[in-house]
Formats: sequence, structure tokens, C-alpha cells
Amino acid sequence: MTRSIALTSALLLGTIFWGAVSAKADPAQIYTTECAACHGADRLGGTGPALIPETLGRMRGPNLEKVITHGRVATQMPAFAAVLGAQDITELATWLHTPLAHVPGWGTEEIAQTRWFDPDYSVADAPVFDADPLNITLVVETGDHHVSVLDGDTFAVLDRFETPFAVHGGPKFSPDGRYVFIMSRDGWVQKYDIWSLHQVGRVRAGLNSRNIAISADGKHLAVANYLPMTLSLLSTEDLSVERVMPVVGKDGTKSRVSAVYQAPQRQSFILALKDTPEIWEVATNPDADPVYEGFVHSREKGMIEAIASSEGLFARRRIEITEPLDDFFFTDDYRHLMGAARNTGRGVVVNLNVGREIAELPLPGMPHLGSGISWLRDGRRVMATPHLKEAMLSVIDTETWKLIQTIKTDGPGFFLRSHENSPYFWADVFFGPNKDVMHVIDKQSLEIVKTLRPVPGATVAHVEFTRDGSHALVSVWEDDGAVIVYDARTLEEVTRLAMRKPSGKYNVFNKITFSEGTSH
Ligand code: DHE
Repeated sequence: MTRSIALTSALLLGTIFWGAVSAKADPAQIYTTECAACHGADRLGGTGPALIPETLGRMRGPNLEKVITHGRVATQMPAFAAVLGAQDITELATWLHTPLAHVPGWGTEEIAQTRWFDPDYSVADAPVFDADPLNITLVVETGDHHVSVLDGDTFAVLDRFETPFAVHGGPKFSPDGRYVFIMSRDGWVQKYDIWSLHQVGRVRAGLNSRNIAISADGKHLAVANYLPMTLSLLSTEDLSVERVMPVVGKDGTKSRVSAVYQAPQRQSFILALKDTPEIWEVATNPDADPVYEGFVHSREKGMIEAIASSEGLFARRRIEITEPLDDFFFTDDYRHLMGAARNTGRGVVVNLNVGREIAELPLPGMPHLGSGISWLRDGRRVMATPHLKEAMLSVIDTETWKLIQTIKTDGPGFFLRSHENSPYFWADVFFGPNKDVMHVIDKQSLEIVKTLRPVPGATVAHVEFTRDGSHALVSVWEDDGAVIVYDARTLEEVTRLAMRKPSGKYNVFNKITFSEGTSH
């Protein structure tokens, strides 16, 4: 009797359970019921991040399903394994990778409505700490979306603050090094006051964004967006919107902005466009008449278009090229840039003054030119770049634009770093079985002088130097990771600071002086 009740119950439960998983899952309905409260009814984010292909594209294969099933450590994202069947999770993940049927406008009004200021913030008259404010180093900890503020002399953590979800690209400092602006892939820009050790506020400048740049005078912040296809220009003072510039090629093609860079000597922003064969230059000099050759030539050729009512501030110049380029390296005088043509393995040099391609060099295996650095070797300025898909570094003469040498590494790398006061540059291996390796390379002989493997099996990547170049900080890019501080001359470990998946590190002085050893 008992056995038959048990059997009937089991069959009944089985039927109910089987009914639940076999019914055709409606992922949109599941989303509304289970996800919308945190991620927004429109999938554009709320307390949780946006769930759209532009953001999720980086979660390849079964990764998204894993997060839905098991949740995400150190975030509010719970595990849904007990709530949703495996089939529902698969279908939900597939549906989340489909584009939005309707992308809402994200213009001046919408951006302005997201502006938020931290009520607990008050302006300090002087730094609230004793450390050298120009030797502060910020560590982005992607494990739990925080930034640690390090004293660059003692390596003490002065503050640790929460950032928006999924920070990407280098934070940008005001020219005096006091404020820093940090951007997330969901388009949030956060302003933080280093002197006060306090967040100032946030604004959502795009729905899916790439990176930010600050103008040479420190007044304007440009946000490169994929969604919508715009460049948002903000006031650094109060994060108000100065302009939202639609990005449309000469032939009418709308384009995503791959990245925006500051060109200090030119007092302009340079934009890499993803979908149209053009580079844009946007003037940030308010004194109307753009001062350098490029703008003058362009005006003669009728290529300047005044986006603002006055021709100066935010005037835009189009430089036409043969195919879209991204991931720019700039020479120190910002006359030339190198860009990568993604599908052809070509590296292209563009002279920004005359506005044309002047050289080409073979750069197979996805060069990561944005991580390129330069230094003087035998009296000539050379640059080096890693390759995301080849176990090598390329060293290029920036006068002849000839490849001088390739350096074989233990695997493809992401970042390079050096310092004026260091005889070495450091190159990580980010992919493959040797991702736990960091090469230290002599800038003159181009020989690998030491290969560090501080935590066998753990990814080590990205280096930043202290202001004087005496120490190099390396990320152990794991959830229970660390920043390891090395003596930059002896290459011996000095100390190790526990961190949550630390990624990029940024020294105020090196960044505001545009050190040749750091990507700009
Ligand atoms: Fe980045 C900088 C583009 C993937 C971590 N990355 C940049 C910059 C660009 C760029 C254009 C320079 C902007 C700046 O600093 O203002 N990154 C891209 C890509 O196109 C790529 C390959 C694909 C993508 O998904 O966007 C890519 N980047 C990554 C990652 O997967 C990394 C390793 C982890 C992450 O956080 O997303 C990553 N990118 C970084 C970091 C910097 C960066 C840490 C700043 C480096 C610096 O020292 O300034």
C-alpha cells in the first residue's frame, strides 16, 4: 500500500516535472518573470547589467548558460538551476543573444535623466591622505567590480570603491590628476575624486560603450558607443551632456565607434569607426580656428563639418581610408597613427596632418596596437605591439615604418608596458597553456632577459610602473588573485596584495604625462 502511494506520487511528480520541462519554453516570458526585475524590462539593465548581444557577445559558448544555472559569485546574480529546467536555460540564453527588436533612443534627454550624484560626497580642499597624490595607482578589480586606490610608495590601499558592472578600457584622469573617470561596457561613466577618496557621481552615456577619452584641457569627456551609434560628449565638471553626435559615414552608413582617443597636441579626439572606412577627428579647441595643418587642409578640401554652431568646439573632420581600421597606436607627436585592418592582417599608417594612408606593413595574428608602447633604440624611436592570435611581438621603426624584428613569446599576449626609467619592457602571455607567464625584455637587445611565472597555472597580465619606474605591478588575473609588486631593476618580488581578479592598473603620473611606456 505504502509502496503504491509512493509510486503514484513519484509518477505524479514525474508528470508534473516532465510537464514543466517539456512544455515549449517561452524565453521572453521567462525573462519577464525571472530576469526583468534586475536587468530591466527592455533588457537594457537595471540593478543588473544589460542582457543584449552587444554585451553578451563576449560570453561565448555555454558561458551564459553556466551563469544562469549557477549564478555569479560576488554579485546579486542567483543560481536558477532550481527554478528553470536545462532546456529553458538553453533557450533563454539563445534568446538573450538575439538583437533587441527596438533600440530606444539614447540622446541628450535620456542620458541626462540618468545623472546621479553621490549625496555623501563633499569636496576636499586638499588630499585627505599623506601619500603623493601623483603616485597613486588605481587597480581595477573585475572580480567584484571595485577599484582599489594604492599609495604608489607604500602600496597601502587608501580606498576601495564600487564601480559600475564590467569596467573596460583605461580610466581617464583630469590633467591635474585629481579626478578620474571610469567607464563600464553598459555605458556608465563614473567620476571619482582622488583627493577626497570619494565617488562624485555617475551617468549612463551609452547603452553599450567601448571606452572614453578626456580632452587635453580636461573639460570634455568623449564616450565611444556601439549602441546607439553615437559619440557622447559630456562636461567633466558635472557630467552633463554637451552633445550627442550621431556617427554616420560620408555615404550614409551608420557606424559603431570602436574607440575614441585623446590627441593632446592636436587638442582633439580621434575616433576609430567600425563600420565605415573613415577616421574622425573632433576638435576640442574652443578657439574656433583649428590650429593645425590637418584641419586647415581639410577645410580647404571642404571636409570640415561644423557640428556645433561655431566651427571650433566639436568641429568634425573626416579622414577617408581604404577600409575600417581600429585599435590605434599613436606616435608621441600624434602626427601618425597605426591602425589594424581586422580581416586582412594589414597594419596601416595614417598621417593625421595630411589625412591619408602613408604606409602599410604586414601584421598578421591580430596585432593589439592599442597596447603598443614606444622607446628610443639606437637613437631611433621604435614601437612594439603584441598579437592576440600569434605568440610573438612585433617591433617597428616609427620613421621608416619597417618591421625591425619579431620576438617569439610563449603565447599570444594582450598588454605591454614600460617606463622611461626602465631598461626593460614587460609582455604578458594571455592565451594558451603559458598564460601564467610574463616576459621581461631588454629594450635595446630585444632579448627576453627573464620569464616570470609567479603563480603556476594562474593568468598573469598587465603591468603598471610606479611614478619613478622603480617598481612594476603585475596582476594575477584570477578571482582570488593578487597584484604582485616587483623591483623593476632586480626583477625580485617585493610584496603581494590580495585582489579580486585585478585587470588594468593606472598610475596617475604616468597617465597624465603620457609616459612613453604606457598605452595612451
Ligand atoms: Fe580591451 C583597453 C578594445 C577585450 C581589458 N581595449 C582597450 C582599448 C580598446 C580595447 C580600444 C583602449 C581603450 C582605452 O583604454 O581607452 N578590448 C578591446 C577589444 O576590441 C577586445 C579585443 C574585444 C572586446 O570585447 O571589446 C577587448 N579588453 C578585452 C578583454 O577581454 C579584457 C582583457 C578584459 C576586460 O576587462 O574586458 C580587456 N582593455 C582591457 C584593459 C584595457 C583595455 C585592462 C586598458 C589597458 C591600459 O593599460 O590602458
